[in-house]
Amino acid sequence: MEYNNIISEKEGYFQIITINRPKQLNALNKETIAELSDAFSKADNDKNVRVVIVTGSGEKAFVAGADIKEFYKFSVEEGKRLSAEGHQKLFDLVENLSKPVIAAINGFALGGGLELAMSCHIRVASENAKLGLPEVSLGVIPGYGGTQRLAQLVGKGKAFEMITTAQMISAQEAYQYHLVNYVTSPEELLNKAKDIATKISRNSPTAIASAIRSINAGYKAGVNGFEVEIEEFGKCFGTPDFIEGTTAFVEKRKPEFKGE
Ligand code: DAK
Repeated sequence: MEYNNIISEKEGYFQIITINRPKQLNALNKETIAELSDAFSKADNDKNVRVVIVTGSGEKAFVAGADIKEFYKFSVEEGKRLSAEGHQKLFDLVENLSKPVIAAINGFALGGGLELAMSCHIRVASENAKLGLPEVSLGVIPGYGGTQRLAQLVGKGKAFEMITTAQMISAQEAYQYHLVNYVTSPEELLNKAKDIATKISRNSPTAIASAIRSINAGYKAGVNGFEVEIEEFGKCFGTPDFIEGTTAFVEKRKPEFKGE
């Protein structure tokens, strides 16, 4: 697939995906969502990718939301269909990717932009970032998982406040509410994301994929996270990565995981 709205580059074990519509503050239109879906799927299937970093181009925005100029004409049916499609093609895909995804939030992360960041496993924000779910100010509600994931991350009370007031919060406030893991200067943002990615990439990709499935299981209705953990834990014992990790410990050397 040819990309017109994103840039997807490989850097060692990292896939760095940059949403590249700076003049529209990287707003997510249908085409951008389709391209992101394609890039994340490719990264998921590429054995040489161990961590994905997603960020926005320019200095102002990570993503300033879904593209209002595109969605303002949608009917009830289109809204419902596109919401379900978006969940499945992008937001759930990112959350359930077999490798960690880090959002490097370099400015506004609003509406669908914050929803994308919340689908990621880890979030780092630059100190100029502003985060919020302003949908009710437009007469809609968050439609890409925001009502669920925000409450999971910051708790129900703060989620009610952020969603119903439609106000943005600063990066520092987001850190205080556990919405982002770190706050950095704008210059340090990508380096911080890469530092985390480097630590991740030294570990077993198969065990990390199991950990992602287990953690996510606890947030899925009707799924018992503890049972999934037991299952995934057991599976680890049958992997070459497990043999490598434990043998390296006994032999007092660093493991070299192959992700098998
Ligand atoms: N969509 C389209 N264009 C956008 C945009 C957006 N979300 N945000 C900014 N832009 C465009 C502006 O229109 C402007 O374009 P021109 O007028 O120059 O052509 C350009 O980006 C620069 O923006 P500003 O001139 O406004 O820049 P400022 O620094 O003055 O203000 C701002 C920055 C972020 C405060 C402001 O741009 C703003 O309030 N933007 C809108 C924020 C927002 O409300 N975002 C949408 C949240 S609602 C759906 C599922 C989910 C959703 C929708 C549908 N379906 C399944 C159907 C989710 C909805 C949302 O995300």
